[in-house]
This record gives sequence, C-alpha cells and structure tokens, in this order.
Amino acid sequence: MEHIISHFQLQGAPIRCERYGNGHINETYLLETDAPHAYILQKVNRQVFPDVPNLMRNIQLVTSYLWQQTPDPRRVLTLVPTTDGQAYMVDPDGEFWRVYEFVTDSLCLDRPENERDLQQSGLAFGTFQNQLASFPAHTLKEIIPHFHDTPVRYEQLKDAIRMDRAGRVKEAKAEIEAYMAFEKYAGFLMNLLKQGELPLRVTHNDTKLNNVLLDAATRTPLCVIDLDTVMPGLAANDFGDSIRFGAATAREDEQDLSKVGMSLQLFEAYARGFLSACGTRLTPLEKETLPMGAMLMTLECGSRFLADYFNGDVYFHNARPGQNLCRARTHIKMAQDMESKLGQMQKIIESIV
Ligand code: ADP
Ligand code: GN1
Ligand code: MG
Repeated sequence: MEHIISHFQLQGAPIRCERYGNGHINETYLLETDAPHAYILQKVNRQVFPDVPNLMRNIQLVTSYLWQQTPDPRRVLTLVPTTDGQAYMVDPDGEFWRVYEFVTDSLCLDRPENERDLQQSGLAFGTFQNQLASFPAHTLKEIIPHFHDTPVRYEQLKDAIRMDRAGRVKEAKAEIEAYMAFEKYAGFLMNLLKQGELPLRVTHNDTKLNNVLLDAATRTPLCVIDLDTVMPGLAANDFGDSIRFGAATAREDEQDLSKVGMSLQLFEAYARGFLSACGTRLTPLEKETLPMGAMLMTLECGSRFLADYFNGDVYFHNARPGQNLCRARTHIKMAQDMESKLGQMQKIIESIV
C-alpha cells in the first residue's frame, strides 16, 4: 500500500490507511496524513469497469465542469493527481488506483434519519442534474453499456438462471417467479426513449443516499460522489434509484420482509427536494414517469442482485453468504408495494408540480 500511496501528491506524510464506507463496488480507504489532511484512496473495480482510463476521463470532464460553477473542494469531488500529474496510477498487478480529497465535516448516510435528510439528498441530485444540463453529453463515454436498460437486465437474469453457475437456482424458484411476474413493465421507459418521447440527459445513474455527502453541521447538501457511472440517461432513473434506496422502510438487505416497503412520506420528501432543484427543466412526461422510474429501478436492481446470486456473487460486495438473495427479496417486496402505490405517487408528483 505504501508504494501506491507514494505515487500521489499528498500534503503531509501518511499515518493511517483503513478500509472505509459501504460501497458495493470499489475498494475504498480513508487515508490520513500528519499534515493533518484526509483523503479517499480507491482501487477501482476493473471487473465492473473494464475501461478505467475512459471512466477516469469522464470523471475529470465532469468534475472540472462542476468546478467552474462551484470552485470548492467540499462541494465538488476533487481528484488528487499523481506525482507525474496523472488522474490515477496503475500498479504492477494492473490495478487502477485514484485519490480524492476527503470531504471533511460531512455525513454519508445509509438510512435517512428523517424526511428532511432525504429531501436534502433530492436537492443534491436535482442540483447535480441541473448543473450538468448544458454539459456536452457526447464527450462522455458510455462506461457500462445498457446500465439502466431494464429489458437487457431481465435478459441477463434469464441468462444467469440458464447457466446456474453456482447451482443456486433451485433455492430461489419463488423469487424467480415473482420477478418474472413484473417483466411486463420492464420496457416501459426504454420504449418511450426509443420513440423519442423522453430525452436523454447527463445523469448520475447511481443516486443512492450514500453517494451524496451532507454537511455534518447543517445536514444540507455538500457534494455528490461516486461519479463512475455518470453517462447519458433518464431523469426518471436517477429519481427512481434514490427512491429505491432512500424511501425504503428497511435496509437494502433486511431479512425480516415484514418490515420492507416504500414510505410515501419519504417518497414525497425526496420528490420535493429533487423537483425544487430540477423540476423546471423536466418535461411533463418526464415528471409523469418518475413513479414508474422508482418501480423500475427497484425491479432492475433487484434482478441484478438475483442474477449475481446465481452467478456466484461475482459483482456486488457481499459481507455474508446469501446477502444478494436477501437483497433480491427486499427489492421484489418493494416493487410489489410500489405497484400498489403508483396512483398515490402520481398524485404526490402532481401536487408538487
Ligand atoms: P462505491 O462505488 O464502492 O460505492 P464510492 O465512491 O461511493 O464507492 O465510495 C464509497 C464510500 O466512501 C462512500 O459511500 C462514502 O462513504 C465514502 N467516500 C467516497 N468518496 C468520498 C469523499 N470524497 N469524501 C468523503 N467520503 C467519501
Ligand atoms: C452499486 O457503487 P455503489 O455501492 O454506490 C451499483 C449500483 C446499484 C447499487 C445497489 C456501478 O452502487 O448500480 O444500484 O450498488 N453500482 C454499480 O446498492 O453497479
Ligand atoms: Mg457508492
């Protein structure tokens, strides 16, 4: 690790470097120096991201664009260059490492403590989308093709079932059936996109609550992080992924399914924050499709957890055996709850608009 750290232009000498955060993809460390100064050191997951140079190029383009609007290292994710001025280094094993400024006095939440926290995260992601509204989208590389193409994700689930690499399909017949019962919805947003009814925007694509930092003192938005998947996408998906995670009544991997559902109060809180920041930019149809975005992102993410379970847990970090199956179960339960609440969600959006 010392060899890797020595490649970056740091203030002070390193004194501590420990695993940090609850991300499912990258290997993240909090790195502290005697300056004193703190950094985030990350090994980028190259199984998930096969084209790290272009991923890093996207992040550089987006963060320098945001920096022009808000030149403040607590408000824009800030890359720390290597000693030879690069945005990342490659170690002898071919692993990619990068360093960010640690955003100090910030909160990263896995659950909102109250409705206001979620409203503030909505404000953060809505503002992010607003700030990137004029960003030249064509300069961004599509880092994971079909990332939020729900019908393709369903096909990937079916492939995983067919291959049954880990021999687990027999344990999850009921879950498979439940997901398949929702397949009829999968193409809803992608069809509107193909018909030219919905616009592509520069979106974050991974808008969960723990990808935004709030100011620890005021609990107001500081900085949107985890920019690996910034690409052209649909506003409803950015909205929906936040609802999937933040408006849930239980954790992503809750084992007691009786606790799992979507809270309409939290839904409303997020919608208020999000729409107050970017509502005027969205078309009437984009606003109308926000509830569907919530349900589809929940189904899609759940189908990805289930597929990963069948593939032998090769994509998402798993802290315990069966965690992916557990996540898939909460997500289908959430999607069922959302289906029954689509009308109420619609009314909430109309009341805000
Ligand atoms: P992953 O793709 O694995 O989710 P993230 O980039 O989201 O990786 O980082 C994982 C966690 O590390 C975040 O949820 C957050 O807690 C923390 N983190 C990441 N970047 C920063 C930063 N610049 N300042 C403070 N904390 C950060
Ligand atoms: C991953 O990286 P992280 O933990 O913020 C995943 C998202 C999923 C999410 C589920 C690149 O997000 O797509 O929605 O887990 N990121 C990637 O919690 O696949
Ligand atoms: Mg993350």
